[in-house]
Amino acid sequence: MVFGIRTAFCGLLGATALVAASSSAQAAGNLNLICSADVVVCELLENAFEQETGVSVNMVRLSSGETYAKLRAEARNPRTDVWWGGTGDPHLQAAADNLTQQYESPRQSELRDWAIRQYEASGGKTVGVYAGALGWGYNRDLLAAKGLEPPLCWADLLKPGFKGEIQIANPNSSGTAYTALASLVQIMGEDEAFAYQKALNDNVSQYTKSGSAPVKSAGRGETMVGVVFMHDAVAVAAEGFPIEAVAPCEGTGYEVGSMSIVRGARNLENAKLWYDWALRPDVQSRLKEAKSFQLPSNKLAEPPPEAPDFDAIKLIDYDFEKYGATETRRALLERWDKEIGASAQ
Ligand code: S7P
Repeated sequence: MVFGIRTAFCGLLGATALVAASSSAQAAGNLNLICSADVVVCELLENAFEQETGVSVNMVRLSSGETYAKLRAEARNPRTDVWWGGTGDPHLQAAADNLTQQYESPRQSELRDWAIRQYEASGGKTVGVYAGALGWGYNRDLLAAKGLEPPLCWADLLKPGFKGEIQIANPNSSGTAYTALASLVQIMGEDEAFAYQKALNDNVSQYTKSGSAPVKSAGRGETMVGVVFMHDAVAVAAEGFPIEAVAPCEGTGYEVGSMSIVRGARNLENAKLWYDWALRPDVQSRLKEAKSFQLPSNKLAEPPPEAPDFDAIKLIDYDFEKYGATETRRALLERWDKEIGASAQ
């Protein structure tokens, strides 16, 4: 927080600076932000925005599905101004449920096509801020110790050698896991995708709340495989852990990480200020400082060299409108709860 840093000054000059800073922040006001990406990048953005604008940011990190549920619960009395990051499907669902509001940034013309498609699909109520492909990360040391071949395809994850060695998040709370569920349905067809997930359940030791937790556990050697966005696997490898990122051979889905302004935002001007700021190329170029290796949505931003190469990944033509629709998402989650969640250990 800006004021935490400023209180380090002492003496009269420091006290005067503190008073001036406090009153300028009061004039600049507040912003209630929910951030659904990794907490490290959330804090980087929070601090950078506070320092530049003097706006005091009250940031909470929540998973994508949890945020959607919170916005629904708060609909009559919104406590949140902006929702930044997290997978695009629940942002689209929030838009369709009228929980968020239309806004067009002056930065719109600088954005990549997939970011604008997200904007158009939502009637202007959400916009893409980054993109990332789904895959997994495996711990090469644990794999070698068990003498297993690297799992390169969805089919490989069903092999008996991986029994109890796979983690994936729960798609109710996690946008990552919902992307996995919707991707499998699009790759295999719905019934086959559920048969696949039932078989996979035999090898899954834990359904986590947060989407990136599985590969963090794999990095620490607590599990062999974590099904996550590939950039989250690359981030754990960049920390020095023995993780290899995989793009599944049969094909995979991807996310358009999104941003929305909440309908009835109490700090609407600051919400717009954040929105325009978060689309700026220099701001998006900084995400890699927090090991956030997604592809940025502003064409003028510098993509991280570590970002998985989309051209080398067999991406499906993910149907965001269908799988971000309330009826589809609700139906798939209900089926997941009944057929997978209920029998999970
Ligand atoms: O860590 C970055 C990232 O993978 O996190 C978001 C993801 O949805 C995490 O939240 P969930 O717990 O909802 O899965 C992604 O949007 C982002 O790329």
